Amino acid sequence: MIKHQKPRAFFDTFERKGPGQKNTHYCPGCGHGTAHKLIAELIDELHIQDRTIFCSPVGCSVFAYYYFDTGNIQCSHGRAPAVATGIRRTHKDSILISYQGDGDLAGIGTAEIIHAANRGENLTVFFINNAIYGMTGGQLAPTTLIGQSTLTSPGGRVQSRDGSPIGMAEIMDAIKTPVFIERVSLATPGKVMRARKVFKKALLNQVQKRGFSFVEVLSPCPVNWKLTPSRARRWMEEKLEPVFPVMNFRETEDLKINKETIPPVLKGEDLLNVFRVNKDQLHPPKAKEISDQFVKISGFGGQGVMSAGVLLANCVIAEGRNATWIPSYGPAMRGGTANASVIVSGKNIGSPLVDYPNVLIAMNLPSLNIFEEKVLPGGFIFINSSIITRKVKREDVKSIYVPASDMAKQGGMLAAANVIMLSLYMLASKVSDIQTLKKVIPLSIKKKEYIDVNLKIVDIAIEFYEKNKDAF
Ligand SMILES: Cc1ncc(C[n+]2csc(CCOP(=O)(O)OP(=O)(O)O)c2C)c(N)n1
Ligand code: SF4
Repeated sequence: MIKHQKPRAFFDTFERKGPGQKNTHYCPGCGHGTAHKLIAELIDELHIQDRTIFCSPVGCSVFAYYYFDTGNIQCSHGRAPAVATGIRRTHKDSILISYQGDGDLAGIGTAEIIHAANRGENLTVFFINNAIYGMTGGQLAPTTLIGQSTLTSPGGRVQSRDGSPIGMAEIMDAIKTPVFIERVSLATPGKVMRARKVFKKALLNQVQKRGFSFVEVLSPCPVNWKLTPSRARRWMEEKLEPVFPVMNFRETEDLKINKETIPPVLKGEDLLNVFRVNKDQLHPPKAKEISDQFVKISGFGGQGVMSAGVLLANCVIAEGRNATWIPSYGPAMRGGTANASVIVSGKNIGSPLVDYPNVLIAMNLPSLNIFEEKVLPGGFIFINSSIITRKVKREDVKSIYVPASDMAKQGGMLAAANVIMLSLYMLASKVSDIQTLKKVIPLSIKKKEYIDVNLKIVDIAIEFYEKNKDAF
């Protein structure tokens, strides 16, 4: 009989950390691992894996998404309760875990946590208080004890200079709305087992839509406390717990935990409804094999480089492959360059950044000047030769000169030079079918009169391609 095994809510191996990885990135004796394990076990026990979204902070637990096989979202520093609130408003049946350190929650995110608590959001907050900024090397945190030596208080925290340790559970208790507030400690196995019960209540409250639950978790950071793991646990009992009493501050009335209170596993339509996904989205058409494309589309603000990127990404997605798009607006919106990065792949895409494109669509001279050197050898540069008068200097890339602005002007819309370039790139590379672009344009462009002219521009590009195939 298996008594202890990795919870299903953890990945089997932590591939996001590295191939075949089985260990976490936490230091020996760190409390984050213990807290993670309790949460993962409870996600299993409460049958909520498929609808849980783990909102990670900035801090040592920034990499929680390496481990939790749930929805994961990486929040800006201190903003996890605000992010979770946003998700709560749109996904009423999801389970949202705001997991935060003391620098994150009690320092940079003080406002977020107080207002989320005050609004009584139906969330579960796990607040890992290790009395220090762990990730950045042990600076003083709002929770650091008086006299505690840290990187930024080498002689110890002094109240008159640094203020006194903030009791976040006490602050929560001053707010009427939270339904459950408790402080637990991970100092001993017995206290860990108590913490497990408290974590369970805090999660069940959310499952039962009772409101805001806050669990403060006193947690060891042996490395920055400069103690061994076992000394660190003793220090918790001797020093930390007297300042942060381990106790219940607010109980959820009448919360019976028994078999009936554990929700059934959500399946099929019920699960899809949680995330408002329809069946077709769940089974996208099989990806067409194509090599990855890292595309940079660059030009003046107003030349439509962003919308060209969006059109490309939408065409690819419509055909069942993956695409990312991110804009980058130069400091000078007009006269400088703005660029869009698009990645196209048959596989999952890790980062949306394109530092070294294999396709550059240069709509103006500054764009060619900036990005020419970055194009990968063997890549393609499409040049808007109506505006760019110089030639490409590189000899290890294929350069394609297109008088895009003149062609677009003749077609009745100078601003549609972007669609000329995009169409020719699609025709030459087969990255997506040109007919898909014709279907996507009416869905992406709001004004009817612009739809027709853009469709006409696509036809002009097709004609140009047919006549100049050799240049491609
Ligand atoms: C906006 C911003 N400010 C500061 C930082 C630097 N920073 C990274 S982690 C961190 C503190 C984390 O401490 P804590 O929340 O206690 O978590 P721990 O690492 O101890 O788990 C800080 C200040 C940052 N990444 N972003
Ligand atoms: S620095 Fe502290 S909080 Fe961060 S992983 Fe190491 S022990 Fe844990």
